[in-house]
Amino acid sequence: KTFIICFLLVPAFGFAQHTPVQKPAIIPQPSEIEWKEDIFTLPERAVVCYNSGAENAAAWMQKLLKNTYTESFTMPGEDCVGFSIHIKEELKESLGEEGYQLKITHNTVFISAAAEAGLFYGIQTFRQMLPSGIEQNRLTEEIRIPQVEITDHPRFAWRGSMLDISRSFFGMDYLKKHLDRMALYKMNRLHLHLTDDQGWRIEIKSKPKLTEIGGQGAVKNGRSGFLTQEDYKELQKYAEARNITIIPEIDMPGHIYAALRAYPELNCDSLTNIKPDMATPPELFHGYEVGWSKLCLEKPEVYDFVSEVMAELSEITTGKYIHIGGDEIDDERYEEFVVKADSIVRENGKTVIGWEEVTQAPVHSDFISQRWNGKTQSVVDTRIIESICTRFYFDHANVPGQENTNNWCQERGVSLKDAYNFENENPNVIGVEAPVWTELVTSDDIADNRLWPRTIAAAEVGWTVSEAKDFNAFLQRLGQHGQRLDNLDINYFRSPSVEWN
Ligand code: TNX
Repeated sequence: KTFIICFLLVPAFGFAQHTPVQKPAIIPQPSEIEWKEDIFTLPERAVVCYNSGAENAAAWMQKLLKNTYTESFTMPGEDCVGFSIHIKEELKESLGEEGYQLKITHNTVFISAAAEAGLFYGIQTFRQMLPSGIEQNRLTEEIRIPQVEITDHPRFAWRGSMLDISRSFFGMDYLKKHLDRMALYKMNRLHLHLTDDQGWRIEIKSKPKLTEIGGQGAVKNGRSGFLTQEDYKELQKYAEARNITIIPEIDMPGHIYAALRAYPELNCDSLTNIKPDMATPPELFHGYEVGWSKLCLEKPEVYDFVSEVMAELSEITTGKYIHIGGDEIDDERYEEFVVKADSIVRENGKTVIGWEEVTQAPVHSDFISQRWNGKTQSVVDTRIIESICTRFYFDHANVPGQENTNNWCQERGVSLKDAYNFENENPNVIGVEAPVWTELVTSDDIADNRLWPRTIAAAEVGWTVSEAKDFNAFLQRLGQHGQRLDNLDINYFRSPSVEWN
């Protein structure tokens, strides 16, 4: 005990000094932030104290400090000198579950929030105040941060990234890295486009050929493979620890050739004439065309298939959402299918999401639609995730003429500014999500280039209230993140509009 008391009394090296230090660049821009003149010096030894419910957050803080010279130990208890990480339920009303307060005094970093998600985000903000070197090495040189008071909470509940792992497969390593990177920018939804014509990427035990056969396909030059249910569960755990929900998408009734190839009875006719240029016997599909395959909606067994797949997927999915696709399909039974699929998924206890076309059908009022081209004549009002392609389709060029990019939505591509300046005052909008389709994204490096830094713009659009948004100020802060992105090994596009540090 005496040892612990002495330990607590060892003063931080140095007292508050007045030499100026650079104000760290925080992204997304917090709701309220007040920098002080005085500075805080990271101590050589410190306690991380926390209360009930804040255990994981305290562990995250300690993990962060491990990459500095600070020796820390965690200890349950009320506010303490050092690092004080506390759940304060009374903050719920003003900050929600994801908001937080961060206050740095001369000797203590206080982080409080109504829930663990908010504490996690307070820690991410603090992480951005530490030198970018902490992303890579243990830092030994003295770390000084201006004292500050922040009150912060997100504008939108839905701050998402979508990766198409069907056209080209991205496995566990990349997906985990992506989750880590998303978390730094306070994003909370990773939508996985798991199935399409080219490949089926999630193991369904009652339908083993989906992955045995369908998992082997990919777009030409793309990688094949699939996630086992064990992988998927592990990924969800990894995501949950970072306040991210995985949204699985099974795209139906179109975009489904990989499943038809595995179970040809789901198709109306023989697979031999499904596509004029397809070889006989039918092979897997490696091309780019969309809108040519579909489940045979006259066959009742198609609904057995949908029920089995959705039951298994719901069973292994811890989040409350399942995405049923529903895009780019012309079939006289389309609306009937959407209504049925919607109710099948709801019966499994999940909230259903679909691409905007689904709102041509009278879906349940709890449905969430994902807007991508804005052309659908809706018959229902739903909550909306904004992915309008002119702003958020990051498979499009970063700058006009960039090679190997899609351009059907906007010839010149989707700039950082297009994404950043997105606004939609429709009260049904619950947030934003930026998709990367992967017909032309066949390696980790290309994926990094398409995702970053535009995903950071999307993160700020999702988090920051419109009054606090300012594109030029954003570019400046982003430039200061260059070294951090490098240290995270992100092969980001060096946007020419940014002065990278
Ligand atoms: C449209 S947008 C698609 C995808 C393609 C993408 C290519 C949407 C819901 N579907 O199937 O990959 O275009 O950019």
